[in-house]
Amino acid sequence: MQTWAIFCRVVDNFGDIGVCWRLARQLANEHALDVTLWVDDLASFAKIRPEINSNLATQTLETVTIRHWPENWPAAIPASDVVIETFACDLPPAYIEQMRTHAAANSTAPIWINLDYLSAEDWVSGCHGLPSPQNGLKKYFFFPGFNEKTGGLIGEQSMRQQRAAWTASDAAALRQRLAPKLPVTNADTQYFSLFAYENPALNAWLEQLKDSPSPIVLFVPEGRVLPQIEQLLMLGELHTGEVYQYGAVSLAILPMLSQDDYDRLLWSCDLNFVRGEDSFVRAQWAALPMIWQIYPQSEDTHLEKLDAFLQLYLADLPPELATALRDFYYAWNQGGDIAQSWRMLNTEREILRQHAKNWAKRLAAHGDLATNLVKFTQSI
Ligand code: TRH
Repeated sequence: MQTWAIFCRVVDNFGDIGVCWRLARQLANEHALDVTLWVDDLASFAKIRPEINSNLATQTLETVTIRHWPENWPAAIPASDVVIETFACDLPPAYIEQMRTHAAANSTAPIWINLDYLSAEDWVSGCHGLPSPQNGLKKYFFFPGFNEKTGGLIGEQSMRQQRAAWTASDAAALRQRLAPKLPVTNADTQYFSLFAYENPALNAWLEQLKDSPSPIVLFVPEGRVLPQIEQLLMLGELHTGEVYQYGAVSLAILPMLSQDDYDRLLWSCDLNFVRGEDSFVRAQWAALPMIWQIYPQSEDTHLEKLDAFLQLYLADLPPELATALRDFYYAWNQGGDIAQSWRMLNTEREILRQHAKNWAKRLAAHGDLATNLVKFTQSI
């Protein structure tokens, strides 16, 4: 069986390990590969996958070998056939030496790939798949993306089958399981999920929701946005498992969910607010309307990425609605008035729903990242 090693350094939050775990799991389970995932921060991993024991140097989950990536690298770890360095995390120099040893002893060198961050910018298609010489080895740059000239998006077959089979009653049962204290809701109730960083438009948006003529349930997994909501509600500390009323809005505060349950929550809401990279991708596979808070970068470079994505994402919407969605996205990321754009989005829910479905279908046409990656390694 071909051996693959994936190296993951957790920079902050959960996106790095979120992406790496999904990739490792899919490669092992859907492509029958022998996968080892090296992670430097098992405690963050345990937050999205509670079965992980952060004290173990080695453990196995869903046939993936998970190993703690220690500060002092044990020199004698032999190199795998395929080595994935994620997000330019810099492999241990001793491991690179092992890759050279492997290359010298075999007719082929290990395939070394840097998996990059997701971006919709044009230059990505031109750089995807390019090699860079590394003193006797070659490192290939593999980019996720939104068209056939890129690696596509991570999206397991199993998840897509489950998503397709997910019904309205599954959604209702999940919502009840996650928030048993929710008041009885009616057919007009809208369900939103909120996963965000500290956010410049959140207060103004909640003010809008508060006066909604129909009930709204807002699921908020605990995290960085909670202190801001606490300040606005002025009810003191908000507790997971509790539901708080703010005008028409029932705020259900959830613990951090497992990745699989978080996926199901996304499938069970009318609108999902997501952030970073991985939740952003999952919201697209959920095939439901979404608002993205992009990971902020210095010198506002993230706004170019946001714009590149919106150019693709909004292209098939009626112009007025595209403008409203663009305005809302920019206000959500930078601040600014959201009242007018929100009114329009709220009126045109059905078009947005259909648009999200079409978008997911279009993404699926480019295959998925793990499958494209396997094909790429076979083509080198
Ligand atoms: O957590 P993020 O902000 O992560 C990142 C990192 O900051 C990273 O350094 C940066 O480069 C990247 O964003 C762009 O957002 P993201 O990417 O959405 O990752 C969150 C992960 O957490 C994702 O795998 C989904 C998971 N998750 C759960 O498993 N349960 C939950 O309840 C929630 C809300 C999320």
